[in-house]
Amino acid sequence: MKKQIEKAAEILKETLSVAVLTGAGVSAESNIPTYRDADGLWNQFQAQDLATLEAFSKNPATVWEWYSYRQQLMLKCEPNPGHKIFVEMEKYFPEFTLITQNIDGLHQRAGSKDVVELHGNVMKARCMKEEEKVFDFIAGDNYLPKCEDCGSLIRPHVVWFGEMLDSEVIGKATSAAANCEVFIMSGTSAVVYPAAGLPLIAIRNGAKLIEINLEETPVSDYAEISIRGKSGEILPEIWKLVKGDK
Ligand code: BJW
Repeated sequence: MKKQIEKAAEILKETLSVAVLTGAGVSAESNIPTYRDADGLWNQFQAQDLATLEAFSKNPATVWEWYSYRQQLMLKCEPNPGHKIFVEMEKYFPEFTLITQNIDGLHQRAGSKDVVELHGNVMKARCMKEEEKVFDFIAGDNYLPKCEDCGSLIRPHVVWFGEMLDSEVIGKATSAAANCEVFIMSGTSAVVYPAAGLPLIAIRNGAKLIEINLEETPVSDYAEISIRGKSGEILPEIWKLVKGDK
């Protein structure tokens, strides 16, 4: 493990252009549940009943109640040392793109200025009728919230299964993956597409992949360095070596 951490730091010291993909594991140390771990959301709740447009169309109040509960949980959480290293990286590398699948906004709360949110943001909502109307929204106990302008139902501004990602957002992420020298992936099971395709795009275009995750993922075999550990512990160790030697 120590050797891998040192090797990751060596690679980063020689690098100008970095893209990062984070997933729920990066926020696990902030006490936000992941999706597919043993205690993850999809082991407690049925995704098809809560995270699809069909579910929302059938029972918007149930879906909003779940999102309201998660908003309240996430509002109580604070960024952890893993989030903070990406703030440092943004200042340090001439070219840096932070791509996240997370909807919790913790990267921004840690201080990251530019975050590509692939799956939206749970603290935002949008009008069902005029989809371009996106706004900050905390549901509280209002489980059938309406658009203040047109009275239509509003929905959480997140990407559910079977929905397309915003084309500008996935375009920016794809371009960063295709053009970086090093792609760092942390805290994601790398099974949800199109996000899971980004490290493969990076590798195909000559980038080195550094993975930090508790468990092996479908892309671990393609990684230059694949470290099994917590992002909030491993990333600071790597970063100490990168900064210490420069
Ligand atoms: C730690 C740690 C610590 C823990 N430190 N590590 C069949 C084949 C291929 C694709 C498809 C298919 N059938 C359907 C699809 C498409 C589908 C998809 O990919 N499904 C797969 C599951 C099979 N994708 C979509 O539907 C996407 N849209 C799309 O493709 O449109 C075109 C299309 C339309 C119709 C049909 C087909 C294509 C949209 C995906 C939207 C995902 N939405 C969610 C919910 C967001 C809202 C909400 O939260 O309520 O996004 S699902 C959930 O998964 C969430 C996450 O962003 C996403 C990824 O999860 P993530 O972050 O990887 O978390 P986990 O829990 O899976 O992993 C955590 C990891 O961290 C683990 O490995 C731990 O070990 C590790 N870890 N603690 C480091 N401290």
